[in-house]
Amino acid sequence: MASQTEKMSQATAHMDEKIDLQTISSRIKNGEITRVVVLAGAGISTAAGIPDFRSPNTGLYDRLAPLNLPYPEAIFHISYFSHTPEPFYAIAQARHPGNLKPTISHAFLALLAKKNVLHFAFTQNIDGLEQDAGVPTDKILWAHGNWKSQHCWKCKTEYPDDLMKKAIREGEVPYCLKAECGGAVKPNVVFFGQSLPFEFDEKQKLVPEADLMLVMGTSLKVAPCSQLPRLVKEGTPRLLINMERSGDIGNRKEDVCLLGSCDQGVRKFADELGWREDLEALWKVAVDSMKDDREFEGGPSLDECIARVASQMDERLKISEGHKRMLEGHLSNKLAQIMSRPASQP
Ligand code: CNA
Repeated sequence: MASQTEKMSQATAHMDEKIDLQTISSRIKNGEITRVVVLAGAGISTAAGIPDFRSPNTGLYDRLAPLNLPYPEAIFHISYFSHTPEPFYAIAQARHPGNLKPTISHAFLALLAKKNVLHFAFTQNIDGLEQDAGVPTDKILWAHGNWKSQHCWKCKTEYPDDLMKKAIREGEVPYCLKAECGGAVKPNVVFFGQSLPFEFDEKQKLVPEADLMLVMGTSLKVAPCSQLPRLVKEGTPRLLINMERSGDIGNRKEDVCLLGSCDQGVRKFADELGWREDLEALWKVAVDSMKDDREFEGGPSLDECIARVASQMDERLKISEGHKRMLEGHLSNKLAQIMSRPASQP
C-alpha cells in the first residue's frame, strides 16, 4: 500500500495524465487509491424492479399523473402526507422492498468493502438492498432512512412491524396506536421537508478524504446529497456510472463518465480490476441468501395501485363537491329567507 509521501509524489506525477477507467483501476490495483467514497441513488435499484423517480415514462413521477397531485413530489412531502397519506400507502404495496433482491451494483459496493477500499458509502435509497448485498453497516449511511422501522409522524410513537406489514399488504393507511393522537404511521424514511439523519453532517467530512468518488445511479437533483461530489478535492478522480450525465460531473479534468446501466458499468469496472469472478460470486451468495418473501407477491402492480387510489380520490372529490354544493344551496336559501323578511322581524 502506498505511503502518504509516495501518494503525494504520485499525485504530482499524474497532473497531466488523462484519466479513464483503466487509470482508475490501475491506481486501485497498485494501492494508490485506497479510500473510495460512494454516492448511490435509485438507478442502482431499478434492475431490482423499483422504478426511480425521474426517468421519463418509467419513473414514478410520470406514472403518478392519474393522481393529479399538486406536484409529484407531494406524495413524499411531510406536509402533504400529514393530511393525505392515502396515495403514499396505495403505492407502498407495490414498492415495498420486502420481495426484492440486490443487484450486482449493490454487490459491487460490498466487494469494495471486502477489498478494503470502501472508505464510506452514502445511499439515497430507502430499499436497504445495500445491506442485503453485504455492505457493512458501519460503512454506509442511509441518508434518506429506510423501511426497517416506523412510527406515528405526529407523536412519534413506534408502530409494530407486523401491523405495518399488514397495512401495506392491504393498501390501507396505518394509524397511531394512541387513539387520541390519530396521526398516520410513517416508515422511517426521510420525506421532503424533513431533516436528514444527524450523522450526515459528520459523515460528509469523509468526502474530502476520498482518493476516488464513485457516483452511481443518481440524477443529483436532491440536496444535500447532490452536493457531496463537490466536496471531493480538486485533482481527485470522480467516476460517474449512470444512464445520463448528472450534476457537475464531467466538468473537472479528472472526471470520468461511464454512461449506461449501473450493472453494465460495474461489470466493466470489475473486469478492469480483475475482480469479475469475485463480483459475480459475491452477488450470487447475496441473492441466494435472501429468503423468498412471498408475502408481498401476487399483489397489484404499481400502475394498478395508482389507478385504484385515483378512483378513490375522485370519489372523495365528488363527495366533497356534493357537500360543497349542498352547503352553498343551504346558505343561499337562508340568505333568500333573510332578505324576504320584513325589516322589524328579528
Ligand atoms: P432519480 O432522480 O430518480 O434519478 C435516478 C438516476 O438514475 C437518473 O439519472 C437515471 O437516468 C439513472 N438510472 C435509472 N436507472 C438506471 C440504471 N439501471 N443504470 C444507470 N442509471 C440509471 O433518483 P435519485 O436517487 O437521484 O434521487 C434521490 C431520491 C430518489 C431519494 O430521495 C430516494 O429516496 C428516491 N428513490 C429511492 C428509490 C429506492 O430506494 N430504490 C427508488 C426511487 C426513488
